[in-house]
Amino acid sequence: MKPILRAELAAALVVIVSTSAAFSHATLQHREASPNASYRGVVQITHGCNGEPTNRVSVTIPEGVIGAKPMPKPGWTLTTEKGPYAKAYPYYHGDISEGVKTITWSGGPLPDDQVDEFTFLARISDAFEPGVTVYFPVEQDCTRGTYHWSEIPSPGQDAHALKSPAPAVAIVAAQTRGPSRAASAPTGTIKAGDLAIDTPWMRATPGGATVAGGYVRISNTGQQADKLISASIPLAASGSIHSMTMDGGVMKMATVEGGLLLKPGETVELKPGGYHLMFEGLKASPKVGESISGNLVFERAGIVPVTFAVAPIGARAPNAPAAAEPSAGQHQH
Ligand SMILES: [Cu+2]
Repeated sequence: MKPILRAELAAALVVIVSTSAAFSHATLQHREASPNASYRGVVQITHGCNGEPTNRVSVTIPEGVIGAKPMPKPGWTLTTEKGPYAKAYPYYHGDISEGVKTITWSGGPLPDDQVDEFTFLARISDAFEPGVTVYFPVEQDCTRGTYHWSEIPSPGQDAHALKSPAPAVAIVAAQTRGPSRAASAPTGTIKAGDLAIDTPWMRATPGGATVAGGYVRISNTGQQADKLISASIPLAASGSIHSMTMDGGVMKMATVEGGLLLKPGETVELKPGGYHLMFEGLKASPKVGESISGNLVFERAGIVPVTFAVAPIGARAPNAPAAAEPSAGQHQH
């Protein structure tokens, strides 16, 4: 099968992912936060610049993160830049309309073979809804060399594809935090003729994203083959079936032309990194915890209504913990 890489997706998705995809030297220890709650930002510096020691770390506090206060560090000079916010935010005793925008620690130096943490406290305002990702760009200067960990994925793009990703924090609803949460109530198996359809789910997308992946497990219990031809949700202009393959170290998505074959007696799982439903032309962002009804269209079984449970951005499974991209943040040699 020759993958057909669709031009409009090539721009936004997966084209630069390879085994050498970037591992950031600057990450945030806590990768989840909730609206209207405090956030303890711990910037971890895990490497210098090509062997050179780090002597300056600067973090940008994004709009909507308010009341930021840095923690001083012995051996480092602390400076902050303050400025007006884009709007006033409700704060403990009234509105707050300005505050710290950047925090810089200068000094050290922190040798390349040591790690250190740079801490601030802030409050996540209600400007962020569960499902969005907030980015805290970090500049790292060394005796020689500098890194700007400031890249933010474009809509639909995988953060792993970035060379110097900004540390990211997933915004989750307060009650869904913690290890025991489930993304949503489990849905039972849907029977449609000879097909058994299990656990339709999709990932939340960052605000402004135009594409979203959908996943489902389908077993063909009958004697005849069927084909999954397309899918639809009201949020998206179109839905198709994609494959994902590695081609010379480059991950490529391609439309499965003619539909995805479901052989008798076999189970096909659409999951991250493999076959998936590709919803394009999103009019709104799927949000964590939502249930989105849609249709799967089969050659024989026809149109089957299903409900997609929305898991956190970047989730690997329908009820997996959120977005804390498992490999990001570890510099691997
Ligand atoms: Cu796709």
